[in-house]
Amino acid sequence: TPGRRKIRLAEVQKHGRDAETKWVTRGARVYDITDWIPGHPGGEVILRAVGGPVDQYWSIFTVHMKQEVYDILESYYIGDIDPGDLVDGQVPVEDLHDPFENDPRRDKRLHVHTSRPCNAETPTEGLGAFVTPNDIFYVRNHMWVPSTSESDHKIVVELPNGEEKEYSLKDLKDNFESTTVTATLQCSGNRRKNMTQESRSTKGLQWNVGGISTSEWTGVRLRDVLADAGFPVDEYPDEVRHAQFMGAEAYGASIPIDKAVDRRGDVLLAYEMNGKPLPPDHGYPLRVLVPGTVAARSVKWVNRIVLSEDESSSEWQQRDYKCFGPNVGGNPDWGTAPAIQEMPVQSAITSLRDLSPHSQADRKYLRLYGLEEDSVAVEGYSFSGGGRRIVRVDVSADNGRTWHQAELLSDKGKGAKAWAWTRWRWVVPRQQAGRCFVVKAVDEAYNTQPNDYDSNYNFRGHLTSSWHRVGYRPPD
Ligand code: MTE
Ligand code: MO
Repeated sequence: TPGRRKIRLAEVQKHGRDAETKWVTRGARVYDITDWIPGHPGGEVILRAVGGPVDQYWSIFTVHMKQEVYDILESYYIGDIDPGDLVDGQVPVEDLHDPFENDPRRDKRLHVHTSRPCNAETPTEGLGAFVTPNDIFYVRNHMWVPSTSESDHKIVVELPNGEEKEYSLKDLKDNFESTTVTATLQCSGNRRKNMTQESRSTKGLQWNVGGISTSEWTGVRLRDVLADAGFPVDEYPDEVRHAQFMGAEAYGASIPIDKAVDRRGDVLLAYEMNGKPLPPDHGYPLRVLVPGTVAARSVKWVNRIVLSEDESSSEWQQRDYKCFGPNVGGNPDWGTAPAIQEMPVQSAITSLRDLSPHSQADRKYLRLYGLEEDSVAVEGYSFSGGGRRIVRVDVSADNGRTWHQAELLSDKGKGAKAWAWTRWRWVVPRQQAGRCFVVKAVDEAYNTQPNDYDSNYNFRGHLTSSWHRVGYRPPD
């Protein structure tokens, strides 16, 4: 009978990615999954786990934690780990390969939600600057930081007819014109915590207002590279509809082909952020930058581009980044909603500060606004998708009873459209300040934000963009 066989850990380790037959363990059980690998919906990433325990990967890829998946694995059962190789019934820690071994050290000022994988918000000081310093740009990693290097990195372009063309980073830098674009990246989960607090529970990382940052990105135009690879960027057939991007650690996403080749779309294969090589967390040595589109499509550590009739088949294109009606929860029919691409108009308060005419620095600031009394300075960002400019920011110091227009700062970003956030500020005499400040913005299409969080409630808490309210307490 199959099973019951006692298998030493050392033998499992011989069945790794280069072995003819590939094994994994889960708990103390051993499986030969060689025949399953080609059918794995997550693709090649499964090779990370072979030759060792799959448990640590499943705690990252939690989609596996269900009976259907357990049943598939059981059908490949070949035996049990020799009890002599177990500690407390588990594979000992020193025999585990740490998938995060290549993750960098991170700036202490980031507000960390999870560290393995790293998900961390930009702190207030970064949200106040037009261009976010690289080390406090928010980090959203679904997995580990893959080991990559500038000299070895290659990117393959696969054309609709299956033909492939490969470029090294040097090829890109030497043979294409470089361009710099100032663009804001915003995670679709930015402000999810606000929705959870003001409406109902949502599933996902509970970001406050710091799942957003802005950078000057330098790289080559995707359009130019696709043209060089032989794709007719101005006259392509209707059946080519998407540009898919793959990341070195197995993340993937796609954008509509029209955006990918748009002369004024500014989609880049970027290798620099603010004049420095991309930091490891942000895609070193190469990432896609899709300005005006949800950041989930700006694939980091990109090593493959596929032009296709279909969207990316990845989890993150097909299931994760979609919105449903307020009645839908749990396990929706994912195919019925489109993948998020452009984002709606957004704004948030990032700082509320008391100003006193007794302080010299404050006095200067107050004078700019023609004020001489105790006041409150309010600052924040506003941003819209698709390169739509912010035309107005409305602020209230009394929970929306009366409104005023904030001053829009005149930062100049680079690029064909308004790809970067607009900072704004307002100063109000303290006498007029109630207990709740509110902001909402308007973009050039006259889109604005919904008042309450029930208006766009969705169980994943994506695209939270309701009026941002922050409580205020005057100093005693
Ligand atoms: N690309 C890869 N390869 N892996 C990832 O986990 N996360 C995506 C996107 N690109 C991701 C990725 C998501 S959801 C976001 S919000 C942005 O990267 C975050 O980019 P940042 O970490 O540079 O801020
Ligand atoms: Mo994201």
